[in-house]
Amino acid sequence: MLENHKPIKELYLSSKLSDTAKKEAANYVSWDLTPRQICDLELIMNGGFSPLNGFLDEEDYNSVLDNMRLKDGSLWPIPITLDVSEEFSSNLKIGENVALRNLEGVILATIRVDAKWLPDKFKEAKKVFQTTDETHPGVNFLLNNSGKIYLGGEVTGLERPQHYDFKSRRQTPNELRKYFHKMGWQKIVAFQTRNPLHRAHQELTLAAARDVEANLLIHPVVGMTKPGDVDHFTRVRCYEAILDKYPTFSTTLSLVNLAMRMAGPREAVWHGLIRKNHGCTHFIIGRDHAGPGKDIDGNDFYAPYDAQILFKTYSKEIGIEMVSFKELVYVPEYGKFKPIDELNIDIKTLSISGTELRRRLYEGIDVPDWFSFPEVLKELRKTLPPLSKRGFTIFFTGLSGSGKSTIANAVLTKLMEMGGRPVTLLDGDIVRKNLSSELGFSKEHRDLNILRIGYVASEITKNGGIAICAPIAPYSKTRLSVRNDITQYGSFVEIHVKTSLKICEKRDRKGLYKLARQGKIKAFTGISDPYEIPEQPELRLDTENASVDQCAQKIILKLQRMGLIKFSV
Ligand code: PPS
Repeated sequence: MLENHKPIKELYLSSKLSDTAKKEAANYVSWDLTPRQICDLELIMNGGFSPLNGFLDEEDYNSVLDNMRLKDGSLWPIPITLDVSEEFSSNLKIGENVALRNLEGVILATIRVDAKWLPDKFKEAKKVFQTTDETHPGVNFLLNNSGKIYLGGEVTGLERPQHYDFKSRRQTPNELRKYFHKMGWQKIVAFQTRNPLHRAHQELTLAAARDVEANLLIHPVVGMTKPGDVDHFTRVRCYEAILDKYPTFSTTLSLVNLAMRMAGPREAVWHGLIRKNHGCTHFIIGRDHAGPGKDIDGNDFYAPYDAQILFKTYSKEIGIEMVSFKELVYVPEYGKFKPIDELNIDIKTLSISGTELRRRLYEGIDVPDWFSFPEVLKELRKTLPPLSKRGFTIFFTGLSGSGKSTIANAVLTKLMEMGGRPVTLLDGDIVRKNLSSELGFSKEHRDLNILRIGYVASEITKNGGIAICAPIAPYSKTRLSVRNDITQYGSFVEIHVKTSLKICEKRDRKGLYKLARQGKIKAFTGISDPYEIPEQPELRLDTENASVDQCAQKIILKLQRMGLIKFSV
């Protein structure tokens, strides 16, 4: 049997042993795995991360950072660590067993804790990502999302993680190896992707397979990719839609539940090792492999071919050959894609960036035929309809009595008059009555109130509706956090109703300012509690010199300008 067809070591116990182990594990302390840890654990257990037999201990961790090797000398470029909170780790003893549970509470594995330590995350960022710039998604995750303490130790697999989507497309390394053996595929070139496939990708993958006389494994990542990427459900539908444009007898599509780090060159070496474990003999590396986008100054984090250079150095040791490609561009004169370095500088070429594609989808503009397949665009348009058909949130903020609710109601009515999308008003008073009735006005309670409003608005936005929020929302940081949650799904339009305290107090419709001045209401915004003025709202309304109708009309025109609504002619 060929080496790449032989089974690879998995870390699962046999079903007989695992029943007893599961009963025992129910008495261990439990750690609820994060989505990223679930991805890592699956690949540790099924051999995708071979030779790892668990989460790295401190010695392996330092060795991976410094030398890209485990302490036994094996090549391993990315630290796979079990990050936990200080609180959780404080009572743990070395040698203790911990049950690792998924989001539903199922025990997937146990770990015997051999090491726990406080990592130097800045050092890790510098070594792995070559930067500490938090615009790098990997750095951002490391510094802001991961637990403070790392645990290391061997893992025992008790249960295979369940996936309910695209079941027939999910293969473990051993299932792929078996398939390759059955099909008589000796050489397999793998294509790693986190994007929908367009014509250039098809050209590239077909050319790679042809050049090395290999079969092709399209191996997209469906675990965690770069924030803002097209979701994997849509992507897999896109891949399936064009699978018939590949030769059936030499191409297969399989999904890998990997959590990417976007670490460019180091990540390329890691991807190579993972594909080797999945039985592949060749691996495609194009321009800017696993690149994280631009840094804080607008420059690329890694040079476009750094990943190819590093991979080449280690290719023999990884045990997989690189099939490298330069950037492909479309040459109308030839009617096909060509590597950019093979062209005369005066020849006309065409290309469409990811940003430009999104713009065309958002504006509902045509995407040229040379760029993509109608089947792929149809799927993308379903998920990314034009902005005028997507959900969005209008978020009013301002002092009590500034006019937020009155204007919000006027806008609500106008949007309902136009029709097309469901509109929901989350007014400060209404929310306080229904959603946050137990909360007071401390900073903590105000933040919780706003985050709840943000959560509901993000759900409405995600599902294609319009959410109009009108709380005081006095704190910038909380408003930013709501903005970040919502912009994953649709636009966020912040409107500062900038009525001065003097006018609000003069109006004093509810009589609350008077009570606040008398000290009968504590922590009243503007009087005895802060209001942080928004620095860059999408719109600032001067209600002192404009009527409610005028303010509402301004907002409607702004929404039209942003492409969020369309006036019918
Ligand atoms: S916050 O800070 O965003 O959570 O406040 P919000 O939920 O929007 O407040 C809703 C209404 O509560 C009334 N109210 C107070 N406001 C500010 N500070 C204190 N201490 C307070 N106590 C009661 C106030 O009338 C708010 O209504 P609006 O619609 O803003 O006038």
